[in-house]
Amino acid sequence: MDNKAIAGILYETADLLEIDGQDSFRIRSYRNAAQAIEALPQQIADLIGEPKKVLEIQGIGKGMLTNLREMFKDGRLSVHADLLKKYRPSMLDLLKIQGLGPKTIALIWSAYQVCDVEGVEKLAREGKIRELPRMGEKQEQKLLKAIEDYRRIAGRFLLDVAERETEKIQAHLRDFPGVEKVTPAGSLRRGRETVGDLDVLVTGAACCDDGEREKLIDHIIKLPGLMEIIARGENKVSFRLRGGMQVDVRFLAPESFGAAMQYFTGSKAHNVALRQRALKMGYTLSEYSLARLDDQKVVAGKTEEDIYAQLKLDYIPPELRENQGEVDAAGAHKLPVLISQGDVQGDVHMHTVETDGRNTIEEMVEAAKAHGYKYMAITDHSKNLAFANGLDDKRAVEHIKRIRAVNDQINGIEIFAGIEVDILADGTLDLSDSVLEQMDLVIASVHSHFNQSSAEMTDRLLKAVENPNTSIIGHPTGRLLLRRDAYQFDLDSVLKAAAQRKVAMELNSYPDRLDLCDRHLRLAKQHGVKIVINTDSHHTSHLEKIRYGVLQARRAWLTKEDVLNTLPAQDFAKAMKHAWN
Ligand code: DGT
Ligand code: CA
Ligand code: CA
Ligand code: ZN
Repeated sequence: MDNKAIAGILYETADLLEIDGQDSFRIRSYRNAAQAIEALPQQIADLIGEPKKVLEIQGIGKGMLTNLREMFKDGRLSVHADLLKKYRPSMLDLLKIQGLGPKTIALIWSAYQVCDVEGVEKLAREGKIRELPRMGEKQEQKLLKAIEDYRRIAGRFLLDVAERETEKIQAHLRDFPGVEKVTPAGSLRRGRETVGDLDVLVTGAACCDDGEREKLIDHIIKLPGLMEIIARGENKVSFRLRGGMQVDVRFLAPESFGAAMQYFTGSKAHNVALRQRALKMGYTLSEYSLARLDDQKVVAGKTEEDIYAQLKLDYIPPELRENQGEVDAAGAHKLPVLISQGDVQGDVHMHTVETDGRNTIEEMVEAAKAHGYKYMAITDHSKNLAFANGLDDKRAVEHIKRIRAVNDQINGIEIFAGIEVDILADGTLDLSDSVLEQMDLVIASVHSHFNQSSAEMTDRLLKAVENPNTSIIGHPTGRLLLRRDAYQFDLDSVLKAAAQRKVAMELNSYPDRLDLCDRHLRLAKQHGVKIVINTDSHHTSHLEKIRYGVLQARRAWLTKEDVLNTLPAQDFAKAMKHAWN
């Protein structure tokens, strides 16, 4: 068990104790210990043999040490297990609902003895939640909305989390004798913004022989972090990982690897369209092959390329396989040449220690250079973001001086001096125009008052677009994937204004933002709005997240021409001052 897993169990125990009405001192001791372990730079597993060192950790006392030892010895914590038995594990799902805390859950339990999501939803629909102390009709409606949100996101994972788990599986299998390829398929390969379950395809000699395959499966289920085997068959094993992600691993003979890749990459809607085309042409398409209908002769199956070629289609990149017109376009040789990561010449949204970043200007510059960028921009926060130590006019001017001084010293990369300025509640920007004018580029973002009405928020964004200093609208919808919805506004109007003013929209590549999303990016393109793909890095290690943005851009059918930061530095600088064609 790693620190995160241990802390998770301790947090859950604290919540369950609170539901159970235990004393606050005891509850707090679990929360404090969880926090301490989460923040620990080293693994608690490596320290557990040395009790003295564990007790030196602030927030961990003798009782907690006993708990930790139990967890490492038995893989479980009896307090936690007993509470789960008393209230059933469904209580943990309730705790995941936004705004539903242990206190309210305890109220519901004591009044109705209900402890699962379905039960609570039913109570709310029957108007029984409003009857509880400190609850009313408003709270009841809020709860129903939160349950709806929970249903939508439950069981889905961010792209980077899914990718990390896939890499672990690949590493676990790579050197196993007779394994040739281990490849992700499904929504992960298509680069969808969140992933339901992982689909992993394995091929090689070990997949072709019954005995060898059994040995391979025996090896797979030793994967660290595997919690539960869901199904074990001849050609497939499904399991659940710690954290809840389900994985389907399939074993394939090399001659049908391409057909399986095609099939299991999906999407389902794309597959249906492709199968219809195959039928019209006298073929049948399955996960094993493309074969002639009349005599069953296999005409393709080894590679995906062969399959698309036999169907007289240009190769369709996985990101486009959503049945959004890609099959017809491929038939007419009209697929766009999608943007690729190598086209991106610079990343122009990043923070430093001056506000809430973790690295200095110089460190960010070195990292961007190592990335091969021709240019970059430092864009720290403005003062409205007080908790991030945002810049006021004076500090902003000093900061651009520092950025320009570094630019003068360093060769091989152009460093633009920029700012991520807050769009205030009334649509004005958080710094003086005279300061913003001095910037090479201005990203204007909403970081507060998310709950304005759609009309207010639309006006607010329109006002920001109309400020002559605004180059880019940052993370334009404000959504946080699996956590917070976009704020309400009329995107169409904002895009129209942006096209007119030559203000660009950001595609924020951070895996929990991906904002604008693929659908909105396509809409932006239809409006003639240009895109800038950024990472919003707060650490040098974040720069690599640009690839998640590029994936979304590809899913939106964007080409190099649609994205401003594929331009050479001087042209890009002009574009930031609204001069592009
Ligand atoms: P997810 O897991 O919800 O993020 O989305 P996917 O696309 O990975 O869906 P999943 O895991 O259910 O299935 C993987 C692929 O397998 C899917 O994209 C297409 C293919 N597939 C699954 N079921 C069917 C089906 O009933 N018909 C067809 N044509 N293809 C299917
Ligand atoms: Ca899947
Ligand atoms: Ca699946
Ligand atoms: Zn921001």
